[in-house]
Amino acid sequence: METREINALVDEISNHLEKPELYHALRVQSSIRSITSEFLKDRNFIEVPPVIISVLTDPLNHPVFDPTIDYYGYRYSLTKSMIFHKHLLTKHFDRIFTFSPNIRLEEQDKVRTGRHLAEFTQLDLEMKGATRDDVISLGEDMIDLFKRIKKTNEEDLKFFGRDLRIPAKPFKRIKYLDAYSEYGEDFEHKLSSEMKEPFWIIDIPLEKREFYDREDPSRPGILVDMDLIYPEGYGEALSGGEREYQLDRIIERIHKKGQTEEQFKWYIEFAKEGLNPSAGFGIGIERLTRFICGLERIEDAHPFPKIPGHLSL
Ligand code: ASN
Repeated sequence: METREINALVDEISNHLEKPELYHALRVQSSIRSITSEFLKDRNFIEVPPVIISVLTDPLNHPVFDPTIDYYGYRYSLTKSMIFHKHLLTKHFDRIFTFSPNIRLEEQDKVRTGRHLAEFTQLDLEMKGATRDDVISLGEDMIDLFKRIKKTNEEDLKFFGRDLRIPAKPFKRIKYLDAYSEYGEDFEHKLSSEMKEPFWIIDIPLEKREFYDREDPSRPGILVDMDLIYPEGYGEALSGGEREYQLDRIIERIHKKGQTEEQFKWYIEFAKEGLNPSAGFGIGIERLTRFICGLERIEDAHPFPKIPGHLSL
C-alpha cells in the first residue's frame, strides 16, 4: 500500500473519531450496555465471556467469506455468532448472556448498506426451558430501556434531534408468510418503513433460517422463531427463537439444509449427550444504537467501523 493511500486512510479515521455524532452515539451505546446488562442480571442471567475463535460456529443463512485460523494443526473459525455455545451452556446454566463480537465477512451485496458491519457486537442470550413467548416478552421488556435512555442520555438525543418513542406492549406480531403474501419479497423493508413502532415477524419458514431454530411439530416447515424489526425503515433488530435439541431432529435439519454432519460433528457429539430445550435471541448493539440515535448510517455507531469492502483500521 502506498504512503499516499495510508495517509488518506489516517485522515479519514481521524475525521471520523472527531465527529460529534460518534461521541454522542458512543455515550448512548455505553448506556445501552450498562442498562441491558443490569436488566438481565436483575432477572438472574449470568454474563459469560465471549468466544472469539472456535472449531464450531454459526453457519448463518446467507453466504459470507469464512475466515479460519490454523493453530497447531486444528482449524478454528472466527465467531459468526455464539448460537451453539449458548445452547450448550443452558445444560449447566439457566440463563446466560454475553456481549459477543461477531465477524461476518459479508459479500458484495452488503457493501455500504448503512446497516452492515463486518465486525459488530451482539448481545446474545439464552434461557433453559424457555418458549418463544418467554423470550418475546423478555425482548419487549428490555426495549423499555428506551425510557431510561431518554433520561440518562437526554443531551445526546437532543443533539440528534431524536424524539424517541416508547413502544406500546405487546408489540404487533406478523406471520412471515402473511407479510410475504401482502408485501412480496421486500416485505421487511416495506413494513419497517411503514410502521411507527417495533414489530415481530414470527413463524419463519424452515428454508429461510438456520437448522438450529425449532420446527413446530404441529406445523411442519414452520419454525418457532422470530425477528424483531425496527420501525421508520431501520430494519432488523434481533433474531431468535426456540431451538432444536433432539439428536434425530438436529441431524434431519442439517440434511434438509444440504449441510453435512461432518461440519457440525462437535455439536452432534454434545447432542448425543443430551441438550435442553431452550430459547433465546441476539440483538445487535450498533444497530440498536443507530435506531435510538436515529443515525443514517451504522458507521457512526462504531469508532473503527468495518464497512464491508472498505479498508478499515
Ligand atoms: N443470535 C441469534 C439467535 O439467538 C443467531 C444469530 O445471530 N444468527 O438466534
